[in-house]
Amino acid sequence: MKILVLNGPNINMLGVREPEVYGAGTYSDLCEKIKAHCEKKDIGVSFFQSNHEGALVDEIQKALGVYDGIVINPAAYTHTSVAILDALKAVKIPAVEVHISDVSKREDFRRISYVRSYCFKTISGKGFDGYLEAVDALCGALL
Ligand code: CA2
Repeated sequence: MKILVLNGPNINMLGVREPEVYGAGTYSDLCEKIKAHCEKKDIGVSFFQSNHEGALVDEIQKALGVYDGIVINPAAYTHTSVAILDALKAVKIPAVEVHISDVSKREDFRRISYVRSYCFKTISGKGFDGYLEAVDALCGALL
């Protein structure tokens, strides 16, 4: 089983600013944590982060025939991107949406998620552990 972990804009800034919202860990810490979790479960994992919507769409399209599942935190594009939703629908790879913060308890505009209608599960407000839960949910759904 191979999964792709996709992260959207500014996730590369984790740990640099707003630790009260997103925690003190960096993007590299996040990838290491997910990698260790996947190794224990014998799951192959790759990571991609971009600040560009089209780059995320390209990566989702390239995942077809390569990955069995996708963990996606589209970050700000969660609330705006029909293009990312359409890419997920096009490749039909099972996906779980993750948010580090609890988007339901923040500004109203963060309650809107375009990808939610495609993803079979959404995990929000569990910090970095949410990504591990997403990996487990994919395992449960795919194995
Ligand atoms: O809670 C999440 O995971 C979000 O997807 C994070 C996004 C935000 O736009 C979503 O509404 C919720 C933001 C990505 C990280 O942004 C940073 C900004 C400053 C410093 C560090 C990270």
